[in-house]
Amino acid sequence: MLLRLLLLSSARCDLLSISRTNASWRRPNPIAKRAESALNKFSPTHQEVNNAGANDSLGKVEDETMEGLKEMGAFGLQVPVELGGLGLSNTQYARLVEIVGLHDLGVGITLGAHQSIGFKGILLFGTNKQKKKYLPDLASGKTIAAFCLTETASGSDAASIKTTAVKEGEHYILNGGKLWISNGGMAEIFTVFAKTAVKDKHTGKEKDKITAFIVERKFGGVTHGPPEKKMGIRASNTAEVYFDNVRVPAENVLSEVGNGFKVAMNILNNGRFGMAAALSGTMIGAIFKAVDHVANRTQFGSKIHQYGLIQEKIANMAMLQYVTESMAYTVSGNMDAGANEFQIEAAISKVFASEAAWCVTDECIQILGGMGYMQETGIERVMRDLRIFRIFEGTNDILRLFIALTGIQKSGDYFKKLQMIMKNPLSNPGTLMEQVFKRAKRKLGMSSGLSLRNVIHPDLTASGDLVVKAVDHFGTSIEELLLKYRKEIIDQQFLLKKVADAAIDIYAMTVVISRASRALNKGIPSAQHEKILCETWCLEAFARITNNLNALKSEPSMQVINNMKAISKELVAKGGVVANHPLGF
Ligand code: MYA
Repeated sequence: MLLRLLLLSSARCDLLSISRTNASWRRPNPIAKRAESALNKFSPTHQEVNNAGANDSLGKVEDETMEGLKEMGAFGLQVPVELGGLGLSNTQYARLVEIVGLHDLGVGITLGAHQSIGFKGILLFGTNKQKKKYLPDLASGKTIAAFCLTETASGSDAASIKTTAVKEGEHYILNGGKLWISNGGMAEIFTVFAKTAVKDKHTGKEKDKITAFIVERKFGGVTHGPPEKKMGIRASNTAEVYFDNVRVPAENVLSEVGNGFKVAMNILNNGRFGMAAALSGTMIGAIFKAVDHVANRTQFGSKIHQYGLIQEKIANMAMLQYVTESMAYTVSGNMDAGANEFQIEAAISKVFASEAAWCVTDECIQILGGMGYMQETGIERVMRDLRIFRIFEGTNDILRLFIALTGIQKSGDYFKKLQMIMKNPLSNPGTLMEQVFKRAKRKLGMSSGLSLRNVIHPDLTASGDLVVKAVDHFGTSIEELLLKYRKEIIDQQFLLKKVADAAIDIYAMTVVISRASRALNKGIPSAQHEKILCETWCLEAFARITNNLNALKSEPSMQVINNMKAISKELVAKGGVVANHPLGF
């Protein structure tokens, strides 16, 4: 919802509402005490009981840790209390997940595959009967859940799944195979997506549509492959899952027949902020290791934190963690406040967090030098664990397209409205003049009159002005892009990536301004530090946004795009590197 407002970038009140919406993540929550007590139990268990290195070598979470996590309710964080869970809000869940991410991403995925996606469908779409039947055992960890969407020929293109469910009396007969399923080898309960024949209400014709099912292993016909050997998150189980003539009672359909794609997307949207929270924790861990090293390591006669190149790395790491954490809690706060249009922000938080954590961990290893590369330091495992985060739950490439296109689609509605007004100016003269005025002002290089000055702390005025300028520039750029490409914009992936990157940076600026402003208003001890983080981030992000938006129409950037298309085409045609070797053989 928040970013959509930015993407529309059409009115002053939009920006004001951004600030208000952001305020939601700091509202006191009535069940905060429960979260706090869970947090107090959680943190020591992770430090004292969990051994991330041992889990990694074993290829599973140690039994003692699993039992400890079950006892403290970690498998049912958001299941309502009356159904045996902790009943946490999204924000409280994020706080616990941040702790998990700090210690062990393998444990995080075991827990996340179970509740962030495995049974989230039952929480979001389940009937009362389904909830009562399944959630108590899932919350206690007696049964483990898995989310079964991906197939051999269906990864990013989720709608192309081949698994089928054919209605036979009061049952569906499920057949197919699912790939790379987290918890697939140990789950008892599966959320499975399959194609079913659905009659079109209007034409009466049958069409295959996706339906979501709750499938129990004990229905029979459910088997799994061996645990996959992976680069990272080795502690979490990943396996193929096969469904061979599984008889699924019709009452186990989740939501409505034919509504499965929406169910899948909603589950994924709903869980993505958790990844940002977990990875914020991971970054805190890497920063701790890096700072400890630079404060104690002497080279060339000085502690290395005194060198500019180290300072640059530490500062960047701090900013990336600050932005990620701000995004995670802004999204979770908005969800808790009842927003249901948060999919763009959730996607942004996933993309940003997974790239930020990769960068922070990589810099930590660079700072530690040879030591960082050694297994005993424990950071190479984190790097291995992190790589998958840019791939699963929607690759960052697909999510960038999703961010840009969903935003543009909404801008498109705005654009259509503008076109309508243009066609029939008398129908709404006020609005027309407003739009023409805004556009004309932009052409003269003036801003559209938006301002954040009265809603943020005065010390952040410069940052606020930058984000307003960026939003203005973004709005004009989208309009120009739509005028030029119209529906064909969908195929302009080089340009869409730049749009998405600009949108991500604008959102990042917005969340840090909101957070730092609050810190200054409240006079919290780290306020001045947060102000510098925010200022620095905004200065750099503004430069990147300007660069990306200018590149949407600049001649050299078009040439680069065309050249890249040609280079790629030639490599694919040749089946590898095209340029002759410099030695000629
Ligand atoms: S699970 C597997 C993850 N797989 C994916 O994420 C698949 C990625 N693909 C897609 O998301 C879709 O196929 C895309 C659309 C986006 C490419 N929200 O024509 P369309 C609507 C709401 O664009 P397609 C895993 O990795 C759209 O508006 N609606 O569709 C395990 C349109 O609606 P309408 C959406 O081109 C990881 C309709 O759908 C969305 O086919 C384990 C069709 O759209 C959306 N997002 O493809 C992680 N997208 O018809 C463990 C589309 O009304 C968790 N639509 O216009 C770890 C957690 C962290 C730790 C926690 C510790 C506790």
